[in-house]
Amino acid sequence: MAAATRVLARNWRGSYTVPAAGLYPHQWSWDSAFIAIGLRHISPRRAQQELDTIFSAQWADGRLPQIVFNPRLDVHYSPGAAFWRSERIPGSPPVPTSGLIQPPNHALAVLLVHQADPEASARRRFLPRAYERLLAWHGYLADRRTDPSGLVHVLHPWESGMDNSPYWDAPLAAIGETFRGDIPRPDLDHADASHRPSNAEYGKYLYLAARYRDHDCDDRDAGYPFVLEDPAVNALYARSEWALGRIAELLGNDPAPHADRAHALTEALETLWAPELGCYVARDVVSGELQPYRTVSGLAPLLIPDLPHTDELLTMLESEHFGLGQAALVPSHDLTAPTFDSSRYWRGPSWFNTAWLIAEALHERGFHDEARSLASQMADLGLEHDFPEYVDPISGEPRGTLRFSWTAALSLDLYERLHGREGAAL
Ligand code: 2M8
Repeated sequence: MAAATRVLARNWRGSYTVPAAGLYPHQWSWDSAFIAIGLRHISPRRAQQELDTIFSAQWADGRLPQIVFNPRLDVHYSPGAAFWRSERIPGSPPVPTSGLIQPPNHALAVLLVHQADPEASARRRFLPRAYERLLAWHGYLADRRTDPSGLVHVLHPWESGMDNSPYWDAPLAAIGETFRGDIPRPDLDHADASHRPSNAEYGKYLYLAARYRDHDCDDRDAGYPFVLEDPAVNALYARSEWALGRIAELLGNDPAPHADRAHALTEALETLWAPELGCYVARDVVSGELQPYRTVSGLAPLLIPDLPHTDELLTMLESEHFGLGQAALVPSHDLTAPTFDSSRYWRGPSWFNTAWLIAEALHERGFHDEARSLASQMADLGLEHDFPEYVDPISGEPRGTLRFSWTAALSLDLYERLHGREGAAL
């Protein structure tokens, strides 16, 4: 996997890794956690540094920001540091960031990075430092983002990491407003317009981001029109609470509060179960409506150990809707749905981070053959196509940008584990 290592070296910026040199020239929060999972095989120290850098941009309220900007590259990505002006917002860190968040996969990454080299971790006091940051981050989610249902909500499609999912269609359509200013699209210099969200969608994205920013990102804007409970965000949160419990134990602290929180989230997730679809779905908190789509987000609860609907989710994964073993990786959206689009952003293509999560869940549940076959497909597709951002689930052709960091990192991780590195085998 020298090729994956080269991509990660090329995208390394001294203390963090950019998702892709052209399209995404800053540090992204959940990307960094996925990237650290791969970096641990190259250099546990660099993996720790990747996570330390995102933690150093934590806000006073505990949030980990969606993006930490490199201000020298502001025109290359929109919306950038000049849009957010985070330095004017109380509680923001000394570095310029977005005010939004991304899914909480960080505790999972911290645990894996620590386990890759416990001695190096102990030497640099990585775990206690990360634990404090993670407690504050999960505290932010519990205090500022949790609904009476017990689930956390996202306030922007970007916060889900699955920006253009069909889950957001009706909630975005219900917002009468759109952004009035100029809508720069530097992303289209690096990826085909037919693979990316449309300008109409960008109008809504910027409207919401500007409104959130103009309320000082304080989560207390009563009439804010986009409040959604997403299954993958909540599943990752629950999974990360399990990881945090393990970290607490390693540090001699009580893991029970983390297990309690994980159980409570698992129970609350039941309100998103759609029996007629055979998977979990998102709920629009503003309208109260469940969003009736099968997406890979609705399969992500497989990551939670004590989930009641495991068998149904496994059946769904293998059905014509997601075609495990037939399709390339795991499609982001139901292959049979009228809304399925094999090329467009999070509306059908297969992504490597979600495939990694599903492979991990299959492995843990004892489906070793299925996990290994998904893992080797991932490593092969990554290598064959120069680590694309995503692939067409039917043809396996690359989509989005190339030399994408989490594709390289997670393909490397699975490759290393497939080839039997002690203690990490798949
Ligand atoms: C994509 O999202 C960014 C906004 O955050 C964008 O479209 O410009 C998503 O795929 C997201 O999950 C990912 O973290 C980000 C950077 O790779 O790109």
